[in-house]
Amino acid sequence: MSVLKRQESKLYTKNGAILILTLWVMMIITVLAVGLAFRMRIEIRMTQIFIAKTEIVEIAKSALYRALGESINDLEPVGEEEAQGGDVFSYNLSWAVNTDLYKDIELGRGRFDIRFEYELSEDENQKEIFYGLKDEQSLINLNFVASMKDKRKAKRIIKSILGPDVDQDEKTLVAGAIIDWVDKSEEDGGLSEVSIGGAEDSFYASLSPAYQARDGLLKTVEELKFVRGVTDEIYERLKKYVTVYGKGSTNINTAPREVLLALGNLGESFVDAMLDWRLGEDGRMGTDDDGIFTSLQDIEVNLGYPSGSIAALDELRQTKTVSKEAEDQGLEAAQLIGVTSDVFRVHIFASLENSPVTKELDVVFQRERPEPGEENSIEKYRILYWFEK
Ligand SMILES: [Ca+2]
Ligand SMILES: [Ca+2]
Repeated sequence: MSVLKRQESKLYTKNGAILILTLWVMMIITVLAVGLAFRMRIEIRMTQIFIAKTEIVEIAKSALYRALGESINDLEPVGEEEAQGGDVFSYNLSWAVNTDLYKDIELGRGRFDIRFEYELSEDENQKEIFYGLKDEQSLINLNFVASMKDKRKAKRIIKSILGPDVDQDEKTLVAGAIIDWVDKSEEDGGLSEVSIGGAEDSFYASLSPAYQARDGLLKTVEELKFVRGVTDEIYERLKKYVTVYGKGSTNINTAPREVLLALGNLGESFVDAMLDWRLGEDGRMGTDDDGIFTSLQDIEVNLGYPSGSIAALDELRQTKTVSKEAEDQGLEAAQLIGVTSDVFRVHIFASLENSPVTKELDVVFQRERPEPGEENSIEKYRILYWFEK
């Protein structure tokens, strides 16, 4: 009896051990399976994000191609006389500002906006969002101004654009420093004839970390942060009103009030008359009734010959020469004002449906005009600035 019981109990112990072992194995397999499923979920998610990121880059690029294509189509011969397009640029051109082309455009499972903020006048705080290409030539070309042989005028323009919140001494210093940053000379920046202000390598060498003045054309507006005296406030101000791209002239059809005032001695009432004429009867920019200056000759004609400021206007219409060094870097003598533009900023915002992935693309490009008899080509644009995040 007792022998049988012992054998039975041995059998139970053996069975129990197998059961526990099986349970352990099952538990380990379960843990492994859950872990594997978890890893797979992460990898599927990562793949989805990777696909989304690839997709959104393509959407943003397509948006850029739309803007490039529209700007180049504008150069097609127009009308019976086969005159070249592109002779004037204004925000009322349908390819430049157009919600149908640039606002909330659906593409695949994503969408994009191309937009910019425009402020006609600082005082009246008339900020508005427009859907389309921003005219880089609505701003003052700082490289051109800093390279002008007439340093006195250059300094006056830069000081003027710094606005009323910066005191005179600070303006003189910053204007001199910007001219020195761009000019070739190592010391004194050729500014001794003008007045104090300015900074060359010896100043930047004393900083920590030390660096050198560029002694060449600015490549980006951001670079101004390195120039002596350019505080955050001054940088924000300059960023609003200057560009470093283009051949030199500012388009009077798109320039904001502060830019027109800084370029010459036109005076407030003349500039306001220009803006009123530009806006047309409805008082809004980018609509059908907008006035467009088609040449520099008929500005006063369009405005009904307002008294005063004609001499200042003539001064702006004269060709300004630049230093030899600036010419070597691609700038050429030009008027400070013009009526058309070839440099545009395309600021793209793309998003995807059911995805947190977004893309922002900020590109400045220059369109190149075809030679007479030559075909237009999208290959002819030049990308001058590229920022994405
Ligand atoms: Ca210099
Ligand atoms: Ca209008």
